[in-house]
Amino acid sequence: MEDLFNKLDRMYDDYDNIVVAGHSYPDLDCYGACLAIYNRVCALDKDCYVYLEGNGYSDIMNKAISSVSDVKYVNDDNIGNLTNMLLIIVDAHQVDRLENSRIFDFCKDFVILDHHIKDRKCPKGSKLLYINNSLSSMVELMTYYLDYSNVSIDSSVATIMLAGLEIDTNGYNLKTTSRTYKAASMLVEMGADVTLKQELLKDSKDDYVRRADFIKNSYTVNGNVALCVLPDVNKTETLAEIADSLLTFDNIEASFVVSKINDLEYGVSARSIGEIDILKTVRKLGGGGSTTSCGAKTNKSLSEIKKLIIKSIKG
Ligand SMILES: [Mn+2]
Repeated sequence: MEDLFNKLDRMYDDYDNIVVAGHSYPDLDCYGACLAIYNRVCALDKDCYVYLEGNGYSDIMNKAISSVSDVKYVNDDNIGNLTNMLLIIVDAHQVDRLENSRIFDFCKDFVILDHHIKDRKCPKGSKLLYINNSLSSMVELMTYYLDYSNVSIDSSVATIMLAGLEIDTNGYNLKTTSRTYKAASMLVEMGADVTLKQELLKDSKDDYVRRADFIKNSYTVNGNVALCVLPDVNKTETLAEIADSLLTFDNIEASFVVSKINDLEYGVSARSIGEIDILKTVRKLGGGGSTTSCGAKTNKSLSEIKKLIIKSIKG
């Protein structure tokens, strides 16, 4: 890991601008990792920006964004003004997972740091590629990076990172190792506020009730896989939240949530605590992700999707 941190640190000097970007529908792991790199690069007196389009985000993300100050952002409107730019992609590695795939047109070089299983769609030609799917989260890696480089961060940033760690591990249940707990402990030492973290993760009551209703209408396949089909059109983010929630129930080892996400497509979000191979199923629908968390967008019909999932579960 130190080797990676060293390589990163040596790289910044060759560029005038560093831009950190995550995936579309950013979550706190992605945003927390962006902020960690942002703080590291700023500590070296280099110009750094976090790429955010800023619209259509979850309430949690909006709360997180407004809790941090003094961060320079770029978006599609002004990224073209940045010259000699190094782009650092975090928490994703496929071009179509990014908020804006056009950002590649503006960078001189790019780096990829991710913790999802490597996909064929990983762009070639990166200056540095680090994909380690045994990591719980990006935030875990970035906590060690901040510690290694001795950079102090604002309490709000540490809080977001701690919340990101908690989300990606689904409350320290997935991919959690002693290093994950150590990262959590380090974040508290760096100033993370546990009460504010709870506040940040708190749902609005309406969302909770709506979600509980969806969960009530889910059913179990093979005794250990929950399948939930949502009515109407929903944001992919909602699907992911419900898939996460389903995994917290007794005996449930994997979950699939299916919903229309626009007029033309269905979205599928899947989670597994590890034994059940959800990725195989999701790939059949043209999607990708990790063995514990993945998803797909497809224009297959609902009955086709359900049939495919059930068949795949029953093996
Ligand atoms: Mn992540």
